[in-house]
Amino acid sequence: MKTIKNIFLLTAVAGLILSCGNNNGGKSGAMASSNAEKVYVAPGEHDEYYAFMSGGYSGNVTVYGLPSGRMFKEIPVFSQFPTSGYGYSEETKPMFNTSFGFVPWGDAHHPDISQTNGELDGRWLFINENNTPRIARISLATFETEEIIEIPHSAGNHASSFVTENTEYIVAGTRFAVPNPQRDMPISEMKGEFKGPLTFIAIDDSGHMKIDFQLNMPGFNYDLAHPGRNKSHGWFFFTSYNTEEANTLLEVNASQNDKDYIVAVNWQKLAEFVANGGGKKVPATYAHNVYDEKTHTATSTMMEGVTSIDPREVEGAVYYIPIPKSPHGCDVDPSGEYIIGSGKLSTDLSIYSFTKIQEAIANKDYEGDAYGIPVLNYENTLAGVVTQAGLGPLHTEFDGRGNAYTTFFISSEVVKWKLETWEVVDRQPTYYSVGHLMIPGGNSRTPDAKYLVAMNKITKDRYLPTGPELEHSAQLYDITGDKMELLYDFPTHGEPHYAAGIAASKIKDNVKKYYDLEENNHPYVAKSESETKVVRNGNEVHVYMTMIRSHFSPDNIEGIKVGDKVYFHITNLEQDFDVPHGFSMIGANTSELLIMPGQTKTSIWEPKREGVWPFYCTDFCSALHQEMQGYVRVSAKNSDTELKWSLDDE
Ligand code: RUQ
Ligand code: CUA
Repeated sequence: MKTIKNIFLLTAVAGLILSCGNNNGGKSGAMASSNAEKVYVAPGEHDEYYAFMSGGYSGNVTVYGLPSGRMFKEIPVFSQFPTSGYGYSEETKPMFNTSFGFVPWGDAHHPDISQTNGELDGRWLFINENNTPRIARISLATFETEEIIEIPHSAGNHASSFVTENTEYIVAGTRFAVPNPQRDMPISEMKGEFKGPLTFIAIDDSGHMKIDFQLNMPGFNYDLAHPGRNKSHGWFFFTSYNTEEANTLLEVNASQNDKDYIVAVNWQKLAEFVANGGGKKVPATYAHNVYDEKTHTATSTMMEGVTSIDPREVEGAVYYIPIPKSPHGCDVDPSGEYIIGSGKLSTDLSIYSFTKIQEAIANKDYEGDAYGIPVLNYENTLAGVVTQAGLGPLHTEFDGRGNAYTTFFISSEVVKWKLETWEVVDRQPTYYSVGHLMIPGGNSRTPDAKYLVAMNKITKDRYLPTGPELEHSAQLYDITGDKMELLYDFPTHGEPHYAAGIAASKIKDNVKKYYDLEENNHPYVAKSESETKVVRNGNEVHVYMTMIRSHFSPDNIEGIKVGDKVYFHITNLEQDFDVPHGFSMIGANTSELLIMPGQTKTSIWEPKREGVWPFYCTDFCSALHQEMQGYVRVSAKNSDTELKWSLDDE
């Protein structure tokens, strides 16, 4: 076994060297100019698609336009973001509350857009956090993170988020098997003792997330997932690896078994079971953080208890299906009939038939069981195999025209093949070592398949060098013809594990332009300059401040003392699109705040030294932006300087 593994590694390295040395992705002459036209979006014109890219270890999401590859925005999600003050303002700090305390960073992986009847509806974007298991919901009206829920009992929340076709559920799968409940025990005794809970989070009409139940699976590593759709709606499929339950040197020890498993879960059955009082309430503590658009404030609630289901207690709900060699991706085609599993260490792709899976279940056509969970017969559930398609298959997307596109990490290519005939019809190199790929709507019943974006893990020589660290590269292909055509390269931020693309027309008319000041329910709002004031409460000072082009009110404050805790509650009075103002205070040890029209945000400042200290607006908002500043007089702790505030001496 070890020799086989080494041969595999050698091939991997050889493949990488080969592909990196083979830089002929650029086209020259007439071809290049016609490709340039295809990605050219003239000044002032709009892109056809939004692409929401996971930021991986940046913890955030970036928003791009396709085909231009222009980056429009970084949406802070799991990480503090000084650009806007997210995670620094008092209103947003609760978003990072967890049962482990304040966790202001995360590892974001798989964004997915909400669906109605199997089609992208453009309401919300969900994305998972791998490290401290969480899922976030982002509003696609405000492009702000509105909710984060922690997933208890889970570790390495990778098989997530993935939306069912009416946004009934999203999921969270445990990539690192762990004791459940957590306990102090020898690591070497993990076999049979650790668990791999799969969490089903219900989404209500306003998008709010609630943990409905956890399926307490055997302690394998659950890596990726996709919901059934169309005919397989009601089911969820997960890949698992390390069915060896190895606890050390997994690169060798988790590659021993010839086959690992896909898990097929009938979630409708489980939901019914729970709705009828099934499952067991078990202890759990997890944070649920919700941002309110009207108070502009997040609250964090520590939740207690989840419903846990033993997969063996619900007849007909949970099955394992064998799959060759440590699978990674698990993808479902638009018809819902085909489930594609990619064994990273296999050169073949196994495609399962939903119809055959149902037959095997009906006939109890089992090969055996794993911890009491039936294992369906491999051969009899298989629809077909794409043989020798490439090296290191990872992820597959679909065009809705009967074709599938699979990425191969080691041979560094995207391979196009036909569903049902399983023949490879095209292959194009990627630069280099592609991970995920994305076709807008590729995750739905109706892919919008004009472009394909390959998200590569290695950049090397694709751009001007920027020191040892390079942004990852993405490649845009035109997939409207028989052959894929490489159009364009563009850098991405962090590590875009996955992306979700959607026609711009489904979002852009619903995008919020500013917040209505009249609807601002922030407890410290000042809706006009006449409502501004400064209130002392012991050594706590609350400043109710406003900002409008091009001044703060008040802009002179006296009577602040060393040792005070000064809360600047600042409301942007503007009621117009794209007129944020910033606030920054000398010596403040958080970040500046960028405050949107109609919004209130709070910054805490603890003055350390006597003097007269300036604050200013950080966003060039008008011709007199440089004049948008103010002063705070700070006196000694025991001074009797009178508390007063003014604008233009009034
Ligand atoms: S991963 S390259 Cu989805 Cu995090 Cu596969
Ligand atoms: Cu307000 Cu610059």
